[in-house]
Amino acid sequence: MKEEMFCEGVTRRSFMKACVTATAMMGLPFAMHTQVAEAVEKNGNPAVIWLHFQECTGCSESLLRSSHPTISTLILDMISLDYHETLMVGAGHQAEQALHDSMKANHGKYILVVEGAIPTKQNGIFCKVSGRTALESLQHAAEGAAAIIAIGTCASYGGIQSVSPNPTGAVGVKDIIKDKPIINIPGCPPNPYNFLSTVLYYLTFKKVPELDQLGRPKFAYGRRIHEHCERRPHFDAGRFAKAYGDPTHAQGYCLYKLGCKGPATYANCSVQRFNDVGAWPVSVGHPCIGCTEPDILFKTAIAEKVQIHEPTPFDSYAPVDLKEKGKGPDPLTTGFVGLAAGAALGAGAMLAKKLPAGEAQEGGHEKDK
Ligand code: FSX
Ligand code: SF4
Ligand code: F3S
Repeated sequence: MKEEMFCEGVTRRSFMKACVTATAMMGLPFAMHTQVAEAVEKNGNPAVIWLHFQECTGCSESLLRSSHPTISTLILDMISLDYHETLMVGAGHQAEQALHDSMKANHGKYILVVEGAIPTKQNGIFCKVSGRTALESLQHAAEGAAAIIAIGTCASYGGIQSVSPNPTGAVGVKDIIKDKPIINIPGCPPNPYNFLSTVLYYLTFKKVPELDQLGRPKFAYGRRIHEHCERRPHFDAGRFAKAYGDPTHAQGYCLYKLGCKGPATYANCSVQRFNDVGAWPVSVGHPCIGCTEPDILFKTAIAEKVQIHEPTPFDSYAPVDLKEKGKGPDPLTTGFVGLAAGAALGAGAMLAKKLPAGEAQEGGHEKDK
């Protein structure tokens, strides 16, 4: 039987599946996925102007090169992408014309998506498109926008370009535009589902989602990676990978001592994962480098350990077998000083109490061995 299509390249079934996933991601009741789907069909195709400034285009790449075409096809079908320098067919004057026509025709209604940081030193001469600086283009395009989505860490906070000594004075959108709703979707690159869900939320409720103090949608950035990480039982049992490629690493032990920033990073990577293949940095053996956090990414060394200021209980996985070796997290190495007895420590503290005294530690419980 021929499947009903939502649009070219996306079956109705895939469309509904994406709506269910996005509805769950937004923390909405399951039944609301039909409202989300209806909103797309009714309010879909908002004009979108997508500007590129200082960046690597990884944000667009991650969206377009998902292993399964549904997400990119859906996003591109849900919006009317009137201007996107790396995707549009037109070039030169033709592209400029498309930009100005759309800004004029959709004044006050279009969504402006910004990818990349904005250089501000020397009047922003470090990034120019069509004779205009990024600063001028942003200010001009922001004026008629209904809302702005800063996609990626560069547009959200300045990203790699803004690392000291920040030769170009790179900043994020929020540092320049003060009179428009701005949604930050950080990540280097961000998860395409976070962008999709934000657009769906906007289409469904005609307002921006609830944001945290850094301007990120709470539904996607409200919890720490550490709370849902599949390696968390090893953290709680005090089993830490000691070196890349050694048995402790190969057995999936916690990457905290290799510099994992998961305990201080707010994002949904450990739940949402990437590219429909269920992978995310920690699952493939690399510590999280805190790419959604302005004070961590490129500001702390990859191997540097983060301090754990507000320990949160483990949320997703059952504790490990108590007969296995491990004593619970070491208060000194994990920065839990003074908090080890608190209920907030959760399973780790409970496990530590129950484990036999003096048991040897495989994964590096002794201080930084
Ligand atoms: Fe920045 Fe996006 Fe990192 Fe790259 O464009 S967030 S450098 S993945 O691509 O802006
Ligand atoms: Fe996972 Fe990193 Fe937390 Fe270890 S420190 S449990 S690897 S998020
Ligand atoms: Fe970034 Fe860490 Fe997720 S590095 S992609 S926030 S696991």
